[in-house]
Amino acid sequence: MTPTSRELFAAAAAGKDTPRPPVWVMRQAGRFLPEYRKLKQKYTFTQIVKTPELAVEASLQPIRRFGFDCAIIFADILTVAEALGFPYDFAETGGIRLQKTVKTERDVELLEARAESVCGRLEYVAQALCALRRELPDKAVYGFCGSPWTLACYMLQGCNSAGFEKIFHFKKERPDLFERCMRAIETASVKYAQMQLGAGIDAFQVFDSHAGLTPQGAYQDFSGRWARGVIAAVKGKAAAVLFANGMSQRFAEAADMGADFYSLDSSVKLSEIRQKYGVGVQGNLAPETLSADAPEAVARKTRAIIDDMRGGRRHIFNLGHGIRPDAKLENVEAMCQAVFESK
Ligand code: 1CP
Repeated sequence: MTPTSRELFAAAAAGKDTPRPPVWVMRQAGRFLPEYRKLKQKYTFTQIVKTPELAVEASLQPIRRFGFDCAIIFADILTVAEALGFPYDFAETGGIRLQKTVKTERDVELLEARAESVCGRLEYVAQALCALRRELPDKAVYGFCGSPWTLACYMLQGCNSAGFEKIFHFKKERPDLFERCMRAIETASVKYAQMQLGAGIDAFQVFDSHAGLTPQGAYQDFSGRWARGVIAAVKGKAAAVLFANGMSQRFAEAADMGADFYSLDSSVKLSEIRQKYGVGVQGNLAPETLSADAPEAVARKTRAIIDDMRGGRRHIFNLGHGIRPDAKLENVEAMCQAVFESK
């Protein structure tokens, strides 16, 4: 009998042989989907995130269209910043803007005071996750959060940025406050992860999107030591997945974080990483492929990754980064078909 998506995912997570890898794509609910753009004509992003029925609808859209094996809860890494007292909105120019940033000891005290009770202000996420779980008994459901480092990048800078200079300055000038800030975000993230585990998730992904900004050789000092605590809280209760963006070329620094799966970009061969480090892997088709190539090329590149990982053990098929808003629907379909037919 053909396993359900959820059974397939559980088998991959347990390191068993699977007929094919489970498949989903990072940022699958969002702007590349016409049905999401339609939802956005009626509601703001914040309304969607904070209204469980709408958040569930946004999470379900890519599942309905493509039949992905995994759904991810529709929320944002910055919802935790908001619950910690640092609300965000969307800048006129596009991108994100925080109404308040971490600058002083007083700000860090505010963070510390709110860390333990953060879930009281994130109940809408638990409600949406419980509803999503009920809607999708046969799919794997992912919860997520940002890594403490990545969240702190935004909470200090106050907006998106290429270099997030302020956090580097803060760490250097006020190492004591930096440590307290990171510890408070870790505490909040652990609580948030536990709340999501309570809602019945199958997997939990830590988005360390700005991992690659950490200096060579210093990933652990800047980021890893706090993300590790969040992964440890999930381990054994759901599959723990780490997306340490920009680290594929220096993976040795991030390989012992305790995660069940590491999400890797297209600059590495998955089979080599799996063999060298003995870890589960997620990835690693280049998102650009879905925007620029023809469907036949997408299918060919998809098959090449699966062939390289023959046996399907401890592999979750995904992109190397988030899908781009200009991704072509027929390409996502071609990618899914190639995965589904690979068994
Ligand atoms: O107008 C809109 O529709 C808002 C765009 C959008 C969406 C669809 C934002 C604003 N967030 C999201 C949802 C989201 N964000 C999800 C759930 C949907 C899904 O994945 O299917 C997830 C998992 C995230 C995670 C997220 N938010 C990350 C990590 C992933 C990554 O791409 O590295 C980051 C860095 C953010 C911050 C964020 N959220 C939104 C914006 C504009 C930004 C800033 C990005 C930047 O720094 O440029």
